[in-house]
Amino acid sequence: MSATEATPKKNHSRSAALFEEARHFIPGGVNSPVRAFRGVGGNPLFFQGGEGAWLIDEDNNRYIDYVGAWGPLILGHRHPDVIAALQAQLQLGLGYGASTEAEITIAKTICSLVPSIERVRLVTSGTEATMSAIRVARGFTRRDRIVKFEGCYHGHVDGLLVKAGSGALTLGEPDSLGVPKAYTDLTHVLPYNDIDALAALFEKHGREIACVIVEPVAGNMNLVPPVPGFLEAMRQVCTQYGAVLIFDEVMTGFRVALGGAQSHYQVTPDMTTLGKVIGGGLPVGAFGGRREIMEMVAPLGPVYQAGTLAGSPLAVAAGMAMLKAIQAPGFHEALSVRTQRLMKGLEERASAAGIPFTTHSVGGMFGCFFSTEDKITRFEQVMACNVEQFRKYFHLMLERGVYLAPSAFEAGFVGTAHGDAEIDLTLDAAEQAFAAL
Ligand code: HOZ
Repeated sequence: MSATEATPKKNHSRSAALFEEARHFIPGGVNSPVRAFRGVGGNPLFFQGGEGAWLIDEDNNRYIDYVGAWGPLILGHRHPDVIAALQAQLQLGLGYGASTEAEITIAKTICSLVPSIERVRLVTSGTEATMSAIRVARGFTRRDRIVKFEGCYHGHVDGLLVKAGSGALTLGEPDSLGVPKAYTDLTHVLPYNDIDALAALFEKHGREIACVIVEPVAGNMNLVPPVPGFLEAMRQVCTQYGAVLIFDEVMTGFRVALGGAQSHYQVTPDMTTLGKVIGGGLPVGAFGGRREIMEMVAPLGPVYQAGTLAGSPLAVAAGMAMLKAIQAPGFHEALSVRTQRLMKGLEERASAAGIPFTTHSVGGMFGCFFSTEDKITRFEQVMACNVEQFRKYFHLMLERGVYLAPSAFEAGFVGTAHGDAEIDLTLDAAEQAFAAL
């Protein structure tokens, strides 16, 4: 299928009928708010399957997928190694609520690929990972205050749903009802990439701050890389004041580089959170870090954390298969080159159509902004982008067989299944979309 063959208008009747039915049983018809298409308008699509770089919806339309299950599908849908690992585990059992050797294998792999992680605990989602990491940081420092950044999203943890990115930003509700004020009173929110604000806060409250949690590349307010010196400044104040530096690498881990954003930017956190990426698409997460901090965790230490499904053999099998594949020499370099080719091609086509448009990419993650600014480094710049134009572009691309995140505030993902053919089809579709805007 080529972009030009994928002529508008696609039939979405079965997706529309399923959405109508879903609304009677599921709040808003979806199990996670970004899926509802509120950020772009129209009805959400329902999908029946995926194949390599492609998604197939319930009306049998095919799309080049730049969401990749929000990051983990670095190898694309149904990669043979991942499927074989899952099939082998299916013959053995789904879960035991007890330890397996495979948990040691994946823990060893994570510790060797991300050297700042000396001990790691598996959990079942990124939200659980960040929630647990903060509890451990508070237990370790015996302090209560935490610091996060505007537009960063660390899952739906009570104390972190303050000026949060992702779905909260898409819906225009970055703070959630149902979170007691007392929980968020202990959360300081600073502007992303603002080194002076960070220094000023630490000067005032440094000795009361348990931790700073940050997405080292912000991927939940579109994609905003750190400015030079931002992560380094964080490392410096945390060391100076005895606070724990937590890198939330739920999105960036194993994706922007084999050692995550911390190896890409050469800044070492005390703790790291990981998410779906280590499950090859299955529900999983992890938090880890320096040995002395992680030894606070039960049963060794007094910080309680537990989970019946933690270390699910299926998720571990899929995750290990993926972690093996991405260790191939040159893997991440090739991913970066492919992503850069896509970004450059999009910028050229937007410019030819006279559309103000700029992009960022780090490894296999990217962000596209309808903006007159050259580079986007601050939250206000993200908010000032032309969201209306993005909405139109999203639907023009969808009709041409390209599935982008249904929100102007989400990062995009390229995987190894996106070959030259898929990139060319995407650029052809974008050329038509920019012309139509
Ligand atoms: N930005 C989210 C992942 N980091 C989107 C996924 C979701 O909320 O469903």
